[in-house]
Amino acid sequence: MRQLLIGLLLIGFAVTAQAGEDSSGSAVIVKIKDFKFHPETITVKKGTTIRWVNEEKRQYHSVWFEQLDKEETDYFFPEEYTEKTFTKSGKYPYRCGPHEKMKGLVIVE
Ligand SMILES: [Cu+2]
Repeated sequence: MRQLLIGLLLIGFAVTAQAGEDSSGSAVIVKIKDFKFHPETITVKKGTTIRWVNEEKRQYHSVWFEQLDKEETDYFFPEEYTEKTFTKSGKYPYRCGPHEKMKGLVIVE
């Protein structure tokens, strides 16, 4: 009986996690692979959330908007992601913290 209860609780959590992912499923995806952002330049509308997904096998990266964040942002590992929502139009260059040559640009219309 107790095991059944725990099982039900686990199912409850799984469903909640999935629902959470669905609600943010409208994010625009930028993939990170082979030490590059794909695409390197992305144009979005105001209010869009961009999700950078690390698709490397082993390598961690970061998404660092130097002009917005004075301190370098956290690294994230394969199968992890980071998100940012853009509420003002403009051009936002970024780079990977540990890999200076990895650069990207977000254009918000
Ligand atoms: Cu990197």
